[in-house]
Amino acid sequence: KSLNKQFYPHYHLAPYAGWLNDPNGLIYHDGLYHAFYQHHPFSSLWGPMHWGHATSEDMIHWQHQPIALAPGDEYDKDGCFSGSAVSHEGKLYLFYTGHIWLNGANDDSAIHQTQCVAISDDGIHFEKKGVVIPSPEGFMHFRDPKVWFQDGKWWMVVGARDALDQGQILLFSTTDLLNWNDEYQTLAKTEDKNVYMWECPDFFPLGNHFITLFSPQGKKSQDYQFRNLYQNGYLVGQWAPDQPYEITHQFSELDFGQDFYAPQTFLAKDGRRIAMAWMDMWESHMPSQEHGWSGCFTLPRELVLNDQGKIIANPIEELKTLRQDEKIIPSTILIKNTDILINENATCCELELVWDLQNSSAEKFGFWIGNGIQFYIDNQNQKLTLSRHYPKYIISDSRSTELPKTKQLKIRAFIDKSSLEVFINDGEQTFSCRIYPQDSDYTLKLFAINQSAKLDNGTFWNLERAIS
Ligand code: DQQ
Repeated sequence: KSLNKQFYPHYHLAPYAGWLNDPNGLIYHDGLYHAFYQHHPFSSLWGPMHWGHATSEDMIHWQHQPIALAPGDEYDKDGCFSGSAVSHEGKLYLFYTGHIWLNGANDDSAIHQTQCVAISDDGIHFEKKGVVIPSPEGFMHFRDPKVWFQDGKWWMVVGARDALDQGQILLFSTTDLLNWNDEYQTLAKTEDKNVYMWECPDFFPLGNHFITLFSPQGKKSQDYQFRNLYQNGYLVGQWAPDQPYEITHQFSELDFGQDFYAPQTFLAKDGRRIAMAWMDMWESHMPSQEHGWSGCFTLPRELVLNDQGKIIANPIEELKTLRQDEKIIPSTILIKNTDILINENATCCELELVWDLQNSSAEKFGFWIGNGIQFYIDNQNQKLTLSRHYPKYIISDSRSTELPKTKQLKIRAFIDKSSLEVFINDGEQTFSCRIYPQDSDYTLKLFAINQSAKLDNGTFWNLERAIS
């Protein structure tokens, strides 16, 4: 049976069919990029987790590969949960969490999790080698290993939930990848009593700091911050092997949109630090489930750290190769309550806009996609807002951040059938969310409400389809 592709992306990795959640095992190995993902191949709902697999030469054009890991051994009978990959002496190693529910129960308190490894000679077929780190005493949850090599050792961070329901990250090490030391250090732990788990930790150098990237569960929203069911974000600090992690910058969200979770990073072949995330959120409405698939990755984003300890995230340069049909949008003043048509069918495209903030007094101005999406500068409240309204799919929400205090505001937006990613002022803020235009209305317009807004310049491109 072929998939209904109404919402299927043209340049984002999505499952060939079935369910996808977290990116796993992102790596450049033996001349190819590999992306694995949490996958349920038998339906578009979450179920016993497998690792789906795809490969690419450029992180844009993806080729599906056979499923890499399937649950079924004693230690992973209820799921091969999230993890990471390393390349060593020509072999590809996958570290993942063996998930089982004790006593046949299927609830949080009966979870038993261990860290496991599987190895491949050809990068496609994997042989499971079993548990490398058993569940340590005093933890209810213990999952999502991220492994890297540094200073003569292999290191692994794992997310954990302690007996007091607090999230933390444990750090393990080994010299040979297979025999891990059971003794661990607590690398970082939550100071927020509501946060009961830190999922999908990643730990990596950026600039001259070490970033701890993770997805906390339980954080309460504060005004317009942390509004998703679960969050994503990072700490910045200093670290050296066998030293404590010294945090220099407290938790910040990495993306401000509705659908961004469990990001993982890896190094591109030229050393750029790239991140991809699951572009959905637990308990989101996922209209494509009725079409036999669900979930996709964000675009690969290059991360750098600025002088203020903020991560700057921009779409990888390679994406520019997809640009076609360039249309320059000349400098314009949108007078009050008018709109300007940019494209009637903006299904697979990129838009760049430079607004003159000093000479724009409109209450709100920005762009619309059909009737369902507005991305705008909210002058009155000094915010940037992404709002969605799809009554047919019971989706209606908005997310905001502070409006940067710059003279101009540069917006770069990527639309791909059922997704929108917006990059502000060269990656200082990003918004990612899924979009589901009703009646396939993808009309892209600029608008200004009350008073005028000045656009300094803009460009629109259709993007070539990398995935059909
Ligand atoms: N999803 C996986 C877990 C991880 C969670 C299970 C995050 O390993 O903690 O699918 O979305």
